[in-house]
Amino acid sequence: MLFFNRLFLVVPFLVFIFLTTSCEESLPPITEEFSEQIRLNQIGYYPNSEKKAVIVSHEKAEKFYVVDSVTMKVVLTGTLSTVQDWKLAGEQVRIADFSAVTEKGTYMILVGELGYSYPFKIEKNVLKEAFLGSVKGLYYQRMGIPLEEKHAGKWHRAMAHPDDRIPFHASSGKVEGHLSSPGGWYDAGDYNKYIVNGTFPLGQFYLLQEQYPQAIADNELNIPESGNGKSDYLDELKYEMDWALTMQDADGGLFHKLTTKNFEGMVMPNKALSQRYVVGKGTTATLDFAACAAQAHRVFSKVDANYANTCLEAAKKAYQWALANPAVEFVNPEDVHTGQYGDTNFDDEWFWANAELFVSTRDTIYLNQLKTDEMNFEFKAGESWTGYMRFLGMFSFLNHKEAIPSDLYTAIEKGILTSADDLVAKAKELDYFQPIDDFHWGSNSDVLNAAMIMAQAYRLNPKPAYLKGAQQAMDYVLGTNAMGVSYLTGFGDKTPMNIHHRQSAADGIAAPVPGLLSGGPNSRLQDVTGGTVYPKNPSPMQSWVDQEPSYASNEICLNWNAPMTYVLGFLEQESN
Ligand code: 9MR
Repeated sequence: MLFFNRLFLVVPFLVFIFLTTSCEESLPPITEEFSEQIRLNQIGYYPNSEKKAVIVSHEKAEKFYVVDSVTMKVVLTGTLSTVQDWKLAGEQVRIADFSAVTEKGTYMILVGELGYSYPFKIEKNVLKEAFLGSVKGLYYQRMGIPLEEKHAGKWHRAMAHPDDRIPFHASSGKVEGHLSSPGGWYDAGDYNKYIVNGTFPLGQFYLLQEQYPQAIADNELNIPESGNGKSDYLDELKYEMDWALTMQDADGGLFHKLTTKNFEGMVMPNKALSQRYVVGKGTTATLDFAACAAQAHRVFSKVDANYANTCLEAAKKAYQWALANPAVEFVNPEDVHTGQYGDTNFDDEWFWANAELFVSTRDTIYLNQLKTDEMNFEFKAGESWTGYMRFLGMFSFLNHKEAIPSDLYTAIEKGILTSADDLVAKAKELDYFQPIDDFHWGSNSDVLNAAMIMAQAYRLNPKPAYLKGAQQAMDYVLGTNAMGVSYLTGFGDKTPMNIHHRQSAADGIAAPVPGLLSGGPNSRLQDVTGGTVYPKNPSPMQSWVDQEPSYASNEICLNWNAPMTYVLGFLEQESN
């Protein structure tokens, strides 16, 4: 069932009437059915952005109309492009370019032979709600407190997972005792917490805060801390950072994760009662934490100097542990089957930690450790939490030109601009104007991580092509894609209803928890044994199903929400 929230769309569809701009009264009436063949950003567009809808080809269609959905006047009549044969999407399409419409309003695209598109807006700050929603999504992932109705609305739920007395698994190196490690966000649709995938997204969230400290003020998110005089964004991020700090052992090393041995059933958090353990200790978790905590020092220094110092001291201590243990790989112990977040290459983590610690301390010890001779600027889909950290280090260097040697700055600037040029060129050629051609688990985050590189390029050199690249990546995620779905739950007309998310599956509420980003098409179809049913031989961009068992295409995850928030926040600041 599609989810329509426009009350005025109630008139039954009777007959297509051929239409011209001079006889507006002959527009076909709006119908309850919208054409899923017309793909566009279901939220909307900034007035001056490039605006393209993709029409899944209909032989006879030649013209399209942009209709003001309030006055029902045609504001633009356009000609569709010739048919394009898109292999990644597995579709034949025509493009409707309606960039010429810049007036504020709510519109629909009408293609006579197909019907109307979903309504969408054109206005300044058009993505503000989605931006705030993507951060509020983190609040819904909080553990250790009840989610009260006044903040969580119908998704309120009981307190669960206090995590105040967690036994050590032998893999942690401890033989007895317990760890108090409360709070933080659930990683994804599961109820565990992982240091690699807690600190990597925090790094992306912090980047936005460093670059646009005014992006979210106090009282914007309706979270428990709203009204305390501090940015709600910082309050929400602190909830996760507080937890991460608890995972540091006395010797500085970081435990890898806090987890059950097996994934829980699809039950509410307070019904998920299996024993949780502190598992593993390793170099990736420790270096990612060191980087993230060093960044936290800068981000929190203006609001809470003590906390900022605690973070920096923890970062230094973690780094020392990593120096003494430079390549301790984490592999799931035999009896633990939850997310591994394993990695055999530590270079990116070293780069990120050295970069953040240097920027925060200006101590050349970290700079001297930096391997700069083979900096890799090539974005690769699928690297995500195994490799994207190096970019986070580079972005922080670019934010602190004053701190770093000019030759290093110049090399990184050049590398990022080249990388962004490459992504812009790819997006020009690739289906749905987005920059990736390989669709892994969490592909939506790859699209957005690539957009983050274009965003940094735009900050270095405000060429319209970089901004457009980031905007079109967002258009893709919000509906201009081969599924015709806006992948952020609750935002758009056709959004995922059956995400792989335990609370959403178990709470008895039809709508999933809002503000969470579905992973997106995954051409590897890695969950068929778990009960997911895909159409026969789906194209890479259509390897997504709105089915709850589909953990490999339709789960949600912190490190997917993070670049979503970053790019939404960036666009809100730079597109208006
Ligand atoms: O995002 C992760 C993806 O890159 C891996 O291929 C996959 C299998 O190991 O795991 C994904 O991460 C999941 C994690 O292991 C557990 N929590 C949910 C994460 C998102 O699906």
